Amino acid sequence: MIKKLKANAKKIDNFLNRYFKKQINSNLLSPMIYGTISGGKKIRSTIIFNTGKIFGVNNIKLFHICAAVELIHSYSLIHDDLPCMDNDRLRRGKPTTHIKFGESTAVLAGSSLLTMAFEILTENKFKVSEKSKNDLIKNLAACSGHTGVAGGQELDLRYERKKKSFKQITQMQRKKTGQLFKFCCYAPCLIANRSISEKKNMSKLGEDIGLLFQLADDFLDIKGSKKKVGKSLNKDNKKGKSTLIKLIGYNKAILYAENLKTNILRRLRKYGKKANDLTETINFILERNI
Ligand code: GRG
Repeated sequence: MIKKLKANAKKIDNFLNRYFKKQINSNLLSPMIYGTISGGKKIRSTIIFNTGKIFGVNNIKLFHICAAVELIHSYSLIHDDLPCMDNDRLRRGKPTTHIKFGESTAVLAGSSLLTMAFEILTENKFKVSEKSKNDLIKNLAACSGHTGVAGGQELDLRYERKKKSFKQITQMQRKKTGQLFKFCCYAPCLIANRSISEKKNMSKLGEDIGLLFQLADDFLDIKGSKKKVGKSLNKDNKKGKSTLIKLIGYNKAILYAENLKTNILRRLRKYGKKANDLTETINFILERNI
């Protein structure tokens, strides 16, 4: 699985590199590239390819979607690491963007990655209908903004050192992390012109995968290796983050995650062999040590 992830990451990094090279130069370009390329699992792109396989969509048609998602994800990490948010110095085994380039530059580089994500979806080389492009842009905006990742991040910060319920914690994580995964499973289904109900099912599945991914991230914060994960650990405890581990304990949280994974895999069975790659990625999410 690691080999497959690395191969996909390389493909997306190359695609993004070419896109960055086409840009008019600016002082923000280096920090933007630093925060996006060379490092990071690019697992969201792998999920986009895996879902594309289920619906018979060629990878070539999916590159722009992967790039847009990775740009937004990288932007969210740059801003997440800022002193006004989680105040982290290490990311992907390197100094965080604000440590390397300064805080104001990191804010502006992050914001520029966000706008670039939408710009990339408007490229003529992205060969899908105008209607599909509009739909993708609208959905990606909803998944990223105040109803999605940004909204979830606000709740994450607001919930620090507070006692929150199971529902509040999982709803916050479904926004902060789940919404971008939701888009990853929705987008290939949209391009394949599937029915409204199938698009809804894939969106729900993607959001569940995102929650599973966030739970695994919380487990790694406790039991992971700093060298392998590439970021500081035991942060949730230090910052008083509201996590399921804090609420119900590590073992019960693992049990919940295992059940969630089983439920996700059960819903994939109807796709038969076409879903083998996505199944492998989902198994990896919970077993991973990176
Ligand atoms: C509007 C997109 C947007 C962002 C602004 C700062 C912020 C609001 C949101 C932060 C969201 C966030 C950091 C969620 C955590 C998700 C998560 C588990 C990230 C780690 O992802 P990996 O492991 O990272 O895929 P790599 O380094 O492999 O890319």
